[in-house]
Amino acid sequence: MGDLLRVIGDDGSANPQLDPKLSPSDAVRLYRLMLMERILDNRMLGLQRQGRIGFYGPSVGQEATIVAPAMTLEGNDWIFPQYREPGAALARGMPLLDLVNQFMGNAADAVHGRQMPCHYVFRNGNFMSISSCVGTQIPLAVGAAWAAKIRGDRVVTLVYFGDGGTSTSDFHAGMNFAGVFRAPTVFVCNNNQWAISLPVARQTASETIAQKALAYGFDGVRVDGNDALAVYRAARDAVRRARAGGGPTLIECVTYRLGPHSSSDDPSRYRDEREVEAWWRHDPLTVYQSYLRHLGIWTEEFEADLEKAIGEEITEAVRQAETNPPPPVETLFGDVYFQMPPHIEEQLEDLKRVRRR
Ligand SMILES: Cc1ncc(C[n+]2csc(CCOP(=O)(O)OP(=O)(O)O)c2C)c(N)n1
Ligand SMILES: [Mg+2]
Repeated sequence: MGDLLRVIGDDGSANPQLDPKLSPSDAVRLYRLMLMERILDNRMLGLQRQGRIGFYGPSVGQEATIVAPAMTLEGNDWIFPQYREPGAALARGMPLLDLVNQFMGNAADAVHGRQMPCHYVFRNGNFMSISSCVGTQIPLAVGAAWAAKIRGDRVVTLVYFGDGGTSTSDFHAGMNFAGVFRAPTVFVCNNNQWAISLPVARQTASETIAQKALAYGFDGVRVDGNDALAVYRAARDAVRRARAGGGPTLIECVTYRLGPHSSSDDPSRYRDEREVEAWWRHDPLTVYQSYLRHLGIWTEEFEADLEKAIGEEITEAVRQAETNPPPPVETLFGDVYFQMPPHIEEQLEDLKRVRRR
C-alpha cells in the first residue's frame, strides 16, 4: 500500500503490465483536457487580478489527478467534486462558456451568481454542485451510490477531496458507510501536500492516506498523481470493480499544489520555494507529453497548435460571457419557496419600489 503506482517510465514508455491502453483519440483527449485546465487557470487568475472575476482556485500541478478519473466514468455515473475540478466538468461535457459564466456569476450562470466563483455545477453531466465546506461531498457521494445500488442501477459515484478533507468527520462517515454497505463509490483523494498553509504531516500521523481504507474494510491504492496513466489505470479498475458489485476503493493520488490555494492566498508566506521547484520537475503535463512523444503524437508543432486552439476557445468564451449582464437583483428571491410567503413578497415589492426610485 505504501508503493506508488506508476505507469509512464522515464523514457515516456508505458509499463506494458499496467498500461490502460487508451485509444489514440482518448490519449489526445486526456492531454487536451489537462492542457485546457492549465491554460484556463492562468487566464482566469489573470482575469481575477483585473477584477473581472471575483475569486479563483487554480489546480496547477493536479491536472492528471483531476482529468484522468473523470474520463473513466460512463454517462450515468456521478461526480461529487471538491472545488478544483474544472477539467473533470469539461470531461463530463460541460461547455466552457457555462464554466466561465459561473466564474463571472452573471445572468447566464446556472446558479444565478449565488455560489462563489469556481463553485460550478453541470446537471446534464451528473456533476454535482460544489460545496466549499471541506468534506461534505463525501457522504453525499456514498448516499447517491447506495441509492443507486438499492434501485439496481449500475451507477458508480466518484468523489474528489483533498488531504485536508481526510480529517473531517464526513470522511469517516462516508468511508465507513461505503465499507459496510459496499457502496459503488470511488474515493479520489488529491494529496497535494497542503491544506492551505497546513502541510500533510500536520494533517495525519498515518504513513499514507491510502492505508486508511484498510480500517474501513476495502482497498486503498497509492498512485503517482502526476502520472495520468497511473491515475487512469487505478480509477478505471476501481470503477469497474464498483460497477461489478465489488464495493468501494480509495485512491490516494500523490501530487502537489504548485500554485496558491486560491487567488486570496500567498504561499510564499508558509512554504519553501525549493519544494515547489522540485515538484515542477515532475509536472504532470511534461510527464504525459513524454508518453505522447513516445507514441509519436507529441511534437512542438502539435503543442503549439493545441495551445493556440485552446487559447482561442477561452478568449471566445470570455468574450461571450462578458456580454452577459449581472443576474437581475429580483433573482435573489427566486428558487427558494414554491409559494412565496407574504413577508418575503412584501420585501420583493419594497425592493422593486426602491429600484424604481
Ligand atoms: C469545514 C471547513 N473548514 C475549513 C474550511 C476552510 N478551508 C477551505 S479549503 C481548506 C483546505 C482544504 O485542504 P484540502 O482538503 O487538502 O484541499 P486542497 O485545497 O488542498 O485541494 C480549508 C481549511 C472550509 N471551507 N470548510
Ligand atoms: Mg490539500
